[in-house]
Amino acid sequence: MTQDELKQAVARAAIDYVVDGEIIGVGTGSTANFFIDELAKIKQRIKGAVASSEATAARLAGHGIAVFDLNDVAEIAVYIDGADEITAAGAMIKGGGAALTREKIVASVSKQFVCIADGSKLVETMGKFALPVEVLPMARAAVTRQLAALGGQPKLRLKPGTDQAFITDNGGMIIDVAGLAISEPVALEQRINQIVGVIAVGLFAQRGANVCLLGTPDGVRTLT
Ligand code: ABF
Repeated sequence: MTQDELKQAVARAAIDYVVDGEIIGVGTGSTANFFIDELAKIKQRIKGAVASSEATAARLAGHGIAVFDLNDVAEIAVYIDGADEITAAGAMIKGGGAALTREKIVASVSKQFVCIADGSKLVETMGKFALPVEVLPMARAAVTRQLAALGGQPKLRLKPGTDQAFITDNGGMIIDVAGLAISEPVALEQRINQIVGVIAVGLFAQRGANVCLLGTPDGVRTLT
């Protein structure tokens, strides 16, 4: 099976977690895109969705799924999204797609977080994938110094093919921190959250996934 087929399989399996008549939180990335395409097939069963990025909002709307502003929604039954790395305990690195802040906000008001990922994302210790941190542009250099002091190698994310900083949907910049072996994800998340100028860190450990659907050649594995 190709990686895309594994992603498609978990996207299909995630439909079982969709709650009828409710508003669904929807993530960002290629696995989430497969999920949106599956959600479109049962769109009459849901009230609509809250999107974690402009790209996801456009894809949902393109399928005729009502997109709600989070400010108009008090609670979300389930949030479904991918990850860059996930542990068996449900802690994740997210933000490779630069949507980490909105993903974290939508996840924070969702009763259940269902992570959908191909099997390659499951790790014992996170950190091989550089940890994304979204920052206010004026704090870029100050935050970079503090992230370096934590022992990682921070690098400003650039717009592909340019030497310009990548700008997020929120007007922030992303610093990717390589070389961290994240043995205590909750503590590191708290520590980075305290750095002034950080908008959000792509560590989802304090609030991890409740369920992870992992695509493997032997089928979809469910970790809870
Ligand atoms: C989002 O999509 C992100 O938080 C993560 O960076 C990414 C995973 O991408 P993909 O599904 O394309 O592997 O959920």
